[in-house]
Amino acid sequence: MEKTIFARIIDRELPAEIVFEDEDIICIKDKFPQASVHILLIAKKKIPSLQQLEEDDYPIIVKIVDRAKHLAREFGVEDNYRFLTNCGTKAGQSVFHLHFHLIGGKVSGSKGG
Ligand code: DGP
Repeated sequence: MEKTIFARIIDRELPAEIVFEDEDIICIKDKFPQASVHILLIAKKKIPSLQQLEEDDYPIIVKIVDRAKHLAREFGVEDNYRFLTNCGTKAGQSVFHLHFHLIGGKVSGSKGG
């Protein structure tokens, strides 16, 4: 199976702005940010989407949620962010490697904050 973009980032075959990493997850700045803060929290394990998540993987999700909370504070958007995952092409998923978006602050192209 061909490697996803995120697998290539994890393996350092592609560059990315890494804001956090441990043995289970990597968090990077989104290349096409939808807001002033747009971070991707990615499972290192090759799970295509939330729908393929198995019970043994639940600790990874707990880790991602906890890290989202910390990163939101670190990037100053703790009271102004969305946290989501797209499941399936029709929902806008383009990279089939489990990841969550932390999107906060000023929305790109908007006048509001
Ligand atoms: P989704 O559409 O939910 O599968 O989210 C994939 C996100 O990945 C999308 O917001 C754009 C981002 N993205 C795509 N290619 C790259 C890349 O090469 N580097 C980084 N940092 N982000 C990427």
